[in-house]
Amino acid sequence: MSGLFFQPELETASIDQLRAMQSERLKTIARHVYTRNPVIRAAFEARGIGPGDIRSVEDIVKLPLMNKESFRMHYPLGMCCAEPNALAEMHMSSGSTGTPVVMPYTLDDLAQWGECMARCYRMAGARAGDPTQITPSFGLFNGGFGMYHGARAAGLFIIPAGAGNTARQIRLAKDFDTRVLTGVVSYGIRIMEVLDEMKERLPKLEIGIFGAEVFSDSLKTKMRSGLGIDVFDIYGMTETGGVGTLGMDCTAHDGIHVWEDHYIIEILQPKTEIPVADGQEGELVITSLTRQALPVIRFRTGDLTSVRSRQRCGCGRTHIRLNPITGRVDDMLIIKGVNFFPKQVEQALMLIPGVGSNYQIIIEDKDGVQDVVINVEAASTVTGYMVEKVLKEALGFSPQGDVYPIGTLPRQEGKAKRVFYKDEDGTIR
Ligand code: DLL
Repeated sequence: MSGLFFQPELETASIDQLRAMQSERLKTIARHVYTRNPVIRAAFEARGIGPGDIRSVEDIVKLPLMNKESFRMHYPLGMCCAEPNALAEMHMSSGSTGTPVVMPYTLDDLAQWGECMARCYRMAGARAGDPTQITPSFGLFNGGFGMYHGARAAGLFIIPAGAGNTARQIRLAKDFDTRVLTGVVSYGIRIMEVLDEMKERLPKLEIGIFGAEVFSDSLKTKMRSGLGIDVFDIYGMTETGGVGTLGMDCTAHDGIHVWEDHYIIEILQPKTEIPVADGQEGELVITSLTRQALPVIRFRTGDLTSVRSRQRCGCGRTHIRLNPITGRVDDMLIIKGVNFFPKQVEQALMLIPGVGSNYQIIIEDKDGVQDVVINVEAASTVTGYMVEKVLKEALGFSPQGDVYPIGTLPRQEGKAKRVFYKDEDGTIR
């Protein structure tokens, strides 16, 4: 066993112990949601099952699937399984349709969140008292508070900076010797760029924990060398209880460990809903085993990934490892008959020396045919031709590539938007 642990026995429990725990907890949670919530009970009944049909983890396939739509249809608390006076906190994400997804928490749920997130901090090497700067916003978005609850549980020294004001973030990190920096991926990049512009360094910084967005290996490498730190890919979502609930990669960087005593994962072929083989990409489906207010049952995340390994990892942990998320079931782009994901564009761009980390994929309709233009920030040594050449090799067709000086393309606070659509009148949305 190497590295740091928050709950060594649970994190390194044998695979048999984990399966036994999952079977017990699945029975309990199936009964909990069935007895506490009429919407979920109706979904069980529509499949002709009751909680008595769930005897072990293998029976999970009998349960009904949920998706984001299930949450939206029952906005705000129609899926809640706790009494209103048992609620202690809520978070919410907006998503594309406008109707938000709401996640309520009891105090026990907050402790569960803190536990999962604290495991992630320790797994990255954070020790009690480490100055930890939290840069996602503190609000309805779960990022800021989740990193806070976990840091409290892990006994870290919290610098709750919240979102934005990069020059001030850098000042805080210098003045308070920040060792652990957390944020959404694109904000980590922003900090790296501003450090570069200010010709500053953060010598005490050693650990970067970033997520919430597709995080390509090449971008991780770039951040590791740019910031001179170790970089971790943290995963979680509103519906599973927030950042860190699902897990993170360890210092071996050999896949994202999912906390299997708290969650069961399945990877299904999105159209047929049939499980795919390990190593094959499919849609991640999650069941929460230990949450009270709104445990998701077979929630279709829309995220694409594959099982990397079920073996004990070099770090000693036994919890299953997934490959980094490659994209969403719904963000696949099909241009000129070629299917590709925004992440492939990012991977290709990062191969060009001098290319920055901010880019836009702009889709436009030209005479009824969709075309794509890639705008990328880069040093003056990079030409549009160089960009087009790597994209052709990576995607199999040649989008137009336009190069902009570093810092000139628009940025969003929070998660970066990469794909834009250009209307006929030239408006980009
Ligand atoms: O983004 C939770 C989070 C906050 C994770 C901060 C990491 C850091 P939501 O706003 O509900 O929650 O968005 C969840 O974001 O279904 C994925 O599509 C995407 N996502 C989250 N983490 C990663 C990651 C937060 N590490 C949605 N890699 C998820 C790729 C990620 N995509």
